[in-house]
Amino acid sequence: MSKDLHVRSTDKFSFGLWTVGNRGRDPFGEAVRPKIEVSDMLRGLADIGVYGVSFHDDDLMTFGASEPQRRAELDAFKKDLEATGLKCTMATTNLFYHPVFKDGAFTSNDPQVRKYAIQKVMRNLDVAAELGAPVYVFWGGREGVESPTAKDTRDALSRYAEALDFLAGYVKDKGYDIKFALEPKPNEPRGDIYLPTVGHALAFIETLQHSEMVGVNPEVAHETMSGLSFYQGVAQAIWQGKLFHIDLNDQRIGRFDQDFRFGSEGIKDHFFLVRLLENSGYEGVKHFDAHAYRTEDVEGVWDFARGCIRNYLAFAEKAREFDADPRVAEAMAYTGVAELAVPTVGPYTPEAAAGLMAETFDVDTLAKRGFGIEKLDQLAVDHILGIA
Ligand code: GLT
Ligand code: MN
Ligand code: MN
Repeated sequence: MSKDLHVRSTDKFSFGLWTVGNRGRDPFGEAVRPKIEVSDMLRGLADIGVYGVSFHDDDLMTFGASEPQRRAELDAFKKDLEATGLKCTMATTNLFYHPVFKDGAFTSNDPQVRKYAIQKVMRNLDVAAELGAPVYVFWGGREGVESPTAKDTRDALSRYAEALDFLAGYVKDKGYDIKFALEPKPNEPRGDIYLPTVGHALAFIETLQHSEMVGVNPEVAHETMSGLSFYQGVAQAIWQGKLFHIDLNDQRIGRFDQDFRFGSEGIKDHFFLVRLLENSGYEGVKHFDAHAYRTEDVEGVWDFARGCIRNYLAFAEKAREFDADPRVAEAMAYTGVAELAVPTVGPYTPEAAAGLMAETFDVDTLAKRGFGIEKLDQLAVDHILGIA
């Protein structure tokens, strides 16, 4: 019999409206599932213990609709949130679907398109503030090129930064309590997307005028597409105080953006990822940006959503068991995990430098040390497999 795993109030799981709402369209085939009404989505999500939802402007308010229609659609959503108790935990802009964005939004060669994109974000920032969303995500799916002749990357990055600086100015001016989170992705839909990895994004953020209010929203699938370790990217973002949001899903390396159910592929990676999130004091939401296999009907969509949550809870439980295992503590001590937390030489002073210069090192003895990592790692594998 399957084990019961319960969502804790601190878990703060969230889903995008476009995730459970995904109808299975892909470049080779049309929708395979019926549309789920937003109110039904919210009710379904609340039923399985979800804390919050996120949306693109166009998920909620029909693209190009009149002000009264937008207001009616927004008010209906607010009512559904109230009825289900779900929070609005993130908002974002659809700057990729409409043909107007085919050459990019903030980085389109056409200045009119660039202005329109910035205005579209400003309008949705007003909505985000009204709904109390604390984080605003920027996923620049169309910000990129197929041919490097089309854009000077340096100009494109300047326009990208200009747009974000302008929008951060708008948020500050309006007094909104909203932070920005940039979501990297290497490619798809563009051949090359700007800010392809967490590392590129973290470096770019430091160039921004209001860098303190800009962090990252890493996605499992996107770093994995680049062949990078998602764990390492997330760990660095946490270290830099820049993990503002996270997109959890799953992905096989070297494939198209699969957005699989969280925990369905990278079992060992996810064990360490969840352990990191749980132990690091990350307080943001755990946002599932994934969708059901195209083979599924609506029932399968809910199996998918429950699976994401169940896998996260299972990894969290395994991580707790691992950390409580005395054999793990012993193996970690042997490996010297805690020793790395101790500063090596401290801040530079001429005295410290002279002291270090005067030290001698028995390199041959140092080189003989074994670190016992095979034993430690096997303990992790034993815990993951349930044979510890
Ligand atoms: C789109 C993309 C996601 C982003 C979403 C936010 S939209 O589905 O594939 O990774 O997080 O714009
Ligand atoms: Mn995403
Ligand atoms: Mn994705």
